[in-house]
Amino acid sequence: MTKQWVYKHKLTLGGLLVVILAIGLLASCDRSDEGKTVSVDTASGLSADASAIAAERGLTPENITAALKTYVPSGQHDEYIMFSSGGHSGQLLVIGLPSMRLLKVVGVFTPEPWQGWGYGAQGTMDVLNEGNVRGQEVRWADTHHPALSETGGDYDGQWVFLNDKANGRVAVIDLRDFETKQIVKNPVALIDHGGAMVTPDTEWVIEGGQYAAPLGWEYSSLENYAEDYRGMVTFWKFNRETGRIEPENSFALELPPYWQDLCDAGKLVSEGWVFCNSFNTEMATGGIESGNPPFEAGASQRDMDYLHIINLNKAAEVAAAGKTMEVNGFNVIPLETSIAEGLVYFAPEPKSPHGVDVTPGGEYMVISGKLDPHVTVYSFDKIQKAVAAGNFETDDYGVPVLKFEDVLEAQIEVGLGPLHTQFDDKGYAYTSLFLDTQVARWALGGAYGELHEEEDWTLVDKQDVQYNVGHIVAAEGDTVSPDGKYLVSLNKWAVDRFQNVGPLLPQNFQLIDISQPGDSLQLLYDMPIGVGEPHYAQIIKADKLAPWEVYPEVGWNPHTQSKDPNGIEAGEERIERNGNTVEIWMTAVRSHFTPEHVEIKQGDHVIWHITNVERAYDATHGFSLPGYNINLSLEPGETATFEFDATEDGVYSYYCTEFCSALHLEMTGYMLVEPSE
Ligand code: CUK
Ligand code: CUA
Repeated sequence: MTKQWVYKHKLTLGGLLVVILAIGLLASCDRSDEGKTVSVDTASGLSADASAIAAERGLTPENITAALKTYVPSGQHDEYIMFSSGGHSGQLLVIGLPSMRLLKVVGVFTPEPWQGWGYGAQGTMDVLNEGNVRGQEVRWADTHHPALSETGGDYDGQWVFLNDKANGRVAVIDLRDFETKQIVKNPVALIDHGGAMVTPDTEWVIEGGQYAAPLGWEYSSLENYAEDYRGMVTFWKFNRETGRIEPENSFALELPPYWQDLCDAGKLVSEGWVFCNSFNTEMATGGIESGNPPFEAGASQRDMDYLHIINLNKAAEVAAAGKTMEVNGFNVIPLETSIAEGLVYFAPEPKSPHGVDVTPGGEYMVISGKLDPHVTVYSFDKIQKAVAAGNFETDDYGVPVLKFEDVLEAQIEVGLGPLHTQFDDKGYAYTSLFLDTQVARWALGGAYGELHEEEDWTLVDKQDVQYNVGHIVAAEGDTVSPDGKYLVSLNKWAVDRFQNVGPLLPQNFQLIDISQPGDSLQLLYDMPIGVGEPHYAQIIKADKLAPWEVYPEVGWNPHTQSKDPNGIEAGEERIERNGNTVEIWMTAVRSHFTPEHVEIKQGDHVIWHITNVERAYDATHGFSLPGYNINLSLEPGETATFEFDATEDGVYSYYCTEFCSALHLEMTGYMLVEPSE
């Protein structure tokens, strides 16, 4: 029977591998392995047990090779870590590759109870409140693009940045403890999209806009669209010493009211420049209900939109020289200044483009027009020459438009609905095809042509994905030295891939082996994502990450990343009353809180500090105070503070919410609130 299922399938690479394995094992049929006798099936190369399992489960040779490539035995770690946007969840997903195991859901824009993110702990409340929008407590986000920090164009494993499209915000996550440290709200635009991306040394975090509005989203009628509405791209200055974005040293560029889409930073030869797509250069304003063309038609009439080519280094000088206006207290370089100083150029790009991706060496910019079956490749060298030659026309706003033929390097027909492009170590590029629901592998030219055998700028292979891929992400795929090996297809639809869980389906992440050249792409694994719709992800080599096992000192404040003045050692616990204010210094250790009784009066203001004095790896305690909406996660060494007004009297059991020890249920205490009457 096993013979049959091997030879029934055509001898693909996967099948070949199994056969090679068989030859290797044939030499030692019934060989003794650690004292046990293993009988080997001569046809499949699998042990008789494994053959029986494969046969019973109906696994093909391709299935078996895929399983062998993705299985990570218990206790062993993944080779790569993928940081994915959590979509509407407002969180960041951390996933191991090749196992596709979910390791963590980091609380970012949205409260996350297990991590005590947004349930009383002061630092977490402060960060979430930074993301308030004109006083509104916005507690969800539409996260699209995570960006790992880079040094010299390579991921350095220190920070991740994440944007919120819905409310134009960017978050900073520190990879020493995988916690969010900052949220900045864009003062110029309510919405963003082309963020977060970083420059090769993480000096700047890029946040491009999307749906145009008057700067600062002030009111103006749509009749005044061309005059009053504007696009923007913001450059947030990041301080590596403090690990914070510095709004006062950041600035935005005022742009025409086209809808700016994704951006990418130049690198190596193009370092210091930034490239952003746009669509709706038609400046359609919709209004189907009034007989106007609907947005999707109005915004797709022209054959060409504009690639935005931005001289970031020069823009930073202009901003530093104070040639800016203020919008909601934020520095903005006016469009006319950008034109006069030569900060912004356009190049025509077909047709309603979405992704722009810079090749590893920075030589080429790859653009995908959603309504064009080609990818279009621009040469940075040609762009520089066209700028120097001054051979351009201008758009309606006076921005120089370079000639398409002057800057074009190549166009490759890849298929329908191309969106995003990634790169590997073999001179290939990969483009997602939403409508074809495929991933295309194509051969780069120029210096990359030496890396592969195919003709430059040609399509090499296509892999079906299930279904409707948005972004794709390759291992270290946005860096100056991509690793190849793995690519993940972030599919929008799952349809029949998983058990039906009702009309709202998970998304589908599919792992693809891209390690071999030519037409060898192999789909390995499907991972359902049931927490919002992720858009983009980045994949870093796991050994570049060096997070703390426990906080460096007992009494550590994760928000300041330093010792907290209210962090205490065991023996220093106390309760102090000062008028109506009661302040508590508590410790947590297996398996008790000290003190175990907290007696206060209705109407008291309570300030409560808890320090987890543990130094053991993974000895986390939780702290829940029911009735007052408090839940903390106290990782080893951490000190957290929360405050509340004891408006309600009664008896409250506080307890540890993390199963920390055999006597975890006994890790509890009473807060007694005596009625004020
Ligand atoms: S994305 Cu944001 S619409 Cu293609 Cu980068 Cu999904
Ligand atoms: Cu501490 Cu459970």
